[in-house]
Amino acid sequence: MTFKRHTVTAALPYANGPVHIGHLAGVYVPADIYVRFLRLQKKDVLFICGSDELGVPITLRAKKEGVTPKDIVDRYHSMIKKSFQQFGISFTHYSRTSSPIHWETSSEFFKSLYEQGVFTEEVNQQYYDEQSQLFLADRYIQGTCPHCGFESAYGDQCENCGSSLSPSDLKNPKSMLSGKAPVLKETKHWYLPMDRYEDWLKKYILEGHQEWKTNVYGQCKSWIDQGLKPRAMTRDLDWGVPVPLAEARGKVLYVWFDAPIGYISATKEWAAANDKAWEPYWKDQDTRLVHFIGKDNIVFHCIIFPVILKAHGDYILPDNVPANEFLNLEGDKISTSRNWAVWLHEYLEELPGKEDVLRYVLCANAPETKDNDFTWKEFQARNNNELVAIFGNFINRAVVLTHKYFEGKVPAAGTFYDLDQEVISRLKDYPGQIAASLESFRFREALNLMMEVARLGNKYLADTEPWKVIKQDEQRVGTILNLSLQIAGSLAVLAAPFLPKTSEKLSQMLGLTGLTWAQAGGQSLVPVGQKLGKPVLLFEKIEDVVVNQQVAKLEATKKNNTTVITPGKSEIAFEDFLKMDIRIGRIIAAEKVPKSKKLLKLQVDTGLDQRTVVSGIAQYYSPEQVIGQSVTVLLNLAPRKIMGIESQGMVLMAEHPDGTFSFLQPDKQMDPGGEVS
Ligand code: B3M
Ligand code: ZN
Repeated sequence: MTFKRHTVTAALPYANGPVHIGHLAGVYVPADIYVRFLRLQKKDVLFICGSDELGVPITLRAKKEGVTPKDIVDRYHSMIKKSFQQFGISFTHYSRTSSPIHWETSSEFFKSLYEQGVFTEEVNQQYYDEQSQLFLADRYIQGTCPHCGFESAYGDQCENCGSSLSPSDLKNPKSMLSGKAPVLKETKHWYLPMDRYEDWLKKYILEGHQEWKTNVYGQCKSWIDQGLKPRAMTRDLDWGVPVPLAEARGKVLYVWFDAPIGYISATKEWAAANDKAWEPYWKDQDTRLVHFIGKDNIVFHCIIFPVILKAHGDYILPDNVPANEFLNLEGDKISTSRNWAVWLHEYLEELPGKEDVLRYVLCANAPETKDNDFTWKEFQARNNNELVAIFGNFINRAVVLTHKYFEGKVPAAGTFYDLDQEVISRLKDYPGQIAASLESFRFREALNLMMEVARLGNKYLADTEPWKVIKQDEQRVGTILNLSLQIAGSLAVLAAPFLPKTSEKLSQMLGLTGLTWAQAGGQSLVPVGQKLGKPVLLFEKIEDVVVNQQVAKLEATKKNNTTVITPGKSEIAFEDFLKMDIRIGRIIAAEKVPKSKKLLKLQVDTGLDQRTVVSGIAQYYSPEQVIGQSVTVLLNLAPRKIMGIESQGMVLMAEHPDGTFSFLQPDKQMDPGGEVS
């Protein structure tokens, strides 16, 4: 089927932090390559993106920084938008989900589904923070992981063992808002009955889209085969689009309900600003809708969003969702919280003018079919051995020699020999091959083919040696350079989707404007007699010191991470640690606390005084066992009354995996009073 127009979307990045190379490699570079390729074919393309500014990820970040969600999204929206622009990601429109048009659009969407009776309603018990008077999103609840015992597991996931959890799985759940144990409270939500769409999804995806990438198709199949459950499309949260129902006060749309609708809102915003119609891009059957995303977003774009669109009834469905796997960095998972990333805004500052180099390396090594690794060594090698040594070198030789022998004017071609004919015919085949790869979202393959064109040019010059031939046969050199410049012209077109800035520079050198894909591979792309611009170097060698600096920066991050991160509890300042007066003491008397199974009343000699400490160790030690023992005591803990006895401090204990306790004792004989630091 041929399509009249294309709506291409790239996942809306959460505006809760800057963007990094993983985002670029997984989503934005491939999407931009694809869109630029379509535009070079003069297709009607709309390329849509924007910042995802609602939902829990934003409120969490705001809480962490002690500012409002609005502060967070304003800061990161501009930062993200600028990074994309600088890397040449050529969105037709970059919007944000805090815009009024988005609130209106997603609200209307919900209403339409509600009025059509699509949603089911369910009342469930959910954790509620009585002090903050708020229902708690899964991420706002922390507790002990039932699988590994990690004490700071989240309500949706344990970051220690990776298990996915639901809040009711946690032992000792605590609200991250107040630190108190939450209570269960009833709340009503509106659910999308995914189960009712199972048969339809089987037809739409499993039968209808067998051409989808295997990683995408496979994930969809496994979701569908496992059986789909209704999913709540509303949340109890105070940051989001209000649910447009009188009975739903204080509730907002689930961020994964509104975010994909953000693509539609952004289209409306673009259309309004440019006096265009938005509807054909979303409602005409001859529009092709393609979503570029990372693998963690597959279920939302391939299953949930299509169900929403289908349920609404007026919209086209995604025709392809070429999701990528993940990019790792120097062997480790990219992580925002551990600062294990190459941030785009930092790259732009530290390696200015090298935007295309990063685009190149990220595409050459894109995680298309499996997770891949980015290393600075590979970055350097690909720049030096491929971009400089092959692409840049070929262009430079062709242009410099034309200046040297023909005053910078494109010479005419004379007789073609077999060698030339072969080059001409190979050159002619490449655009079709590259197009076929791009059309099936095999961007690495397409990039390799493009580089083969540069290799072809390099080899042609090496085989024909115009610098030697010039002494005997100027006309022959004219032919060689003409053909070389035609290859260079084709490269200006074929490299444009991947290396837009380089293609621009190359086009300027060759005096070309308004290039189209159809011109590539031809023999009169660069007209005879045309004056070339001054030769400029397209790429420069990257020295060891540059990449070593980047590696050192990452190593410093790693060092910080290992020394600073305290698994299970958030970090504290050294000053906070110093506030504690911890000393070695000796237990001089001990007795059971009446009516308590757990408590012993201890008299402790602290070296400074003798004081009473109540300790929950009666199940592990008898009074006789503890008298005379050296122990570690926190002295300046505010006194607390326990079973009517004032406890003046705390005896520190270590817990064994089986739940029993041991004293912390000095390994040499020691008098009471020794300070612990
Ligand atoms: N913001 C999730 C993410 O950044 C989400 C994508 C929305 S696309 C509609 O991974
Ligand atoms: Zn765990």
